[in-house]
Amino acid sequence: MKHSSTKSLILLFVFAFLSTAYLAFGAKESQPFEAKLFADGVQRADVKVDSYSFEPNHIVVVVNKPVKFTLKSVTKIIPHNFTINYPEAGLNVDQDISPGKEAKITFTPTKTGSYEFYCNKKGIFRSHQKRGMKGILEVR
Ligand SMILES: [Cu+2]
Repeated sequence: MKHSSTKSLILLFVFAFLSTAYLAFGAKESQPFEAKLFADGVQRADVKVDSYSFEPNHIVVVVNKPVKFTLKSVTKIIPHNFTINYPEAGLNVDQDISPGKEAKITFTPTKTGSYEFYCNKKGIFRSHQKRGMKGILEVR
């Protein structure tokens, strides 16, 4: 009897470890983040800008309602940028963000779909976009 409960305890620990590892791994995947629709009809989201990422990097908005993003740089030296370029869908932004500063952008998506945004800065060897500084704007 004692032996079998030790076995169950070990199994429990293994299970707990595996689920923790699974959660930690899963957290790296981009979870769709829905911009909040305020009473004034504007959808807002804060986007953390780092080297070399946007967080969140999958943002969901509703079509035909204005969107305001506050882009908050947390870098010390490296300047970044937020570009989304689909004029046919109302998406036409090219905004630089100085290190440690904030920039606000406003646009109104006019077509549903998934659109890529990215940083248009170039490093010495690779563009920031190639280093993973990109994301998806999902217009529903
Ligand atoms: Cu960048």
